[in-house]
Amino acid sequence: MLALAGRHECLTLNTIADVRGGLVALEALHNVPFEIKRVYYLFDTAKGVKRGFHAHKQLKQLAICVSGSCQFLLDNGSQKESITLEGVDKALYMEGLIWREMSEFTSDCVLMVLANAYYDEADYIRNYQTFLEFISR
Ligand code: T46
Repeated sequence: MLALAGRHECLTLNTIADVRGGLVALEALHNVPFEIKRVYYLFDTAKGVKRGFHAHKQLKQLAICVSGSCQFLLDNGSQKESITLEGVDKALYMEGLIWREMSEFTSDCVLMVLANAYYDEADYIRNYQTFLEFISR
């Protein structure tokens, strides 16, 4: 199967707030642009740690820092963009062939990720040269 072209987008989620506090709702095919099959979260990330260093062939994901913040370096093979993900109403949508590296996790960072597929190691490209080869196909 052909890999999905890489794309990312920063989204602002609607917040419902009243005197009691705030609420953000995530709904498949409404503000989450896919059917949700999996949710995972990264937490207690040690100081100075970098994660990621891979791309996906098909996966669609939406990442939100529900606490704290972290940095994403996104690379589509020709352009790199560094994004600070911070705020419970800020989401980063990623699909397909985007190389990602995450860093600068704050000690309180909880990075929640929604995905459109179950975990499948075969969807990962964990070598940068292989990623570039996929891009040029
Ligand atoms: C991504 C970024 C943002 C599972 O068993 N199930 C899962 O759903 C996931 C996500 C991971 N794992 C296992 C696979 C590894 O043995 O957990 C271990 C750590 O995974 P990984 O090194 O891929 O974690 P990150 O933080 O580098 O990347 C993760 C996601 O894997 C990836 O899809 O886009 O977060």
